[in-house]
Amino acid sequence: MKRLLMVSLMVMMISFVPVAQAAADDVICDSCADSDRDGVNNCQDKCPGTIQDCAVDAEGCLLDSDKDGVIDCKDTCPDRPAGF
Ligand SMILES: [Ca+2]
Ligand SMILES: [Ca+2]
Repeated sequence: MKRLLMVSLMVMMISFVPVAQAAADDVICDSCADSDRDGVNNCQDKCPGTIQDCAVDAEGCLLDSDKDGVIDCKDTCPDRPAGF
C-alpha cells in the first residue's frame, strides 16, 4: 500500500512539472516588457539585448540589409554587399 502511494505521488509530481513550466512561460509572455527598448516585446524578441538606436526587424534582430555581415547602423554602405 505504501509503495502504491509513493508511485502515485511520483506520477503526480512528474505530470505536474510540465504544467507548472507552461504556466511560468505564460506569465513571462504576458509581459509587455521590452528590455532592450527596440520596440519589440520580450515575448517576440528573438535577439534580446540589441544595441539601442539601431534598426531592428519584426523579430527584434538588427538589420543587415545587404547581408554583408555588418549591421546597417554600423555599415557605411548598407546597400552594398561584401566585395563591392
Ligand atoms: Ca526588445
Ligand atoms: Ca532585440
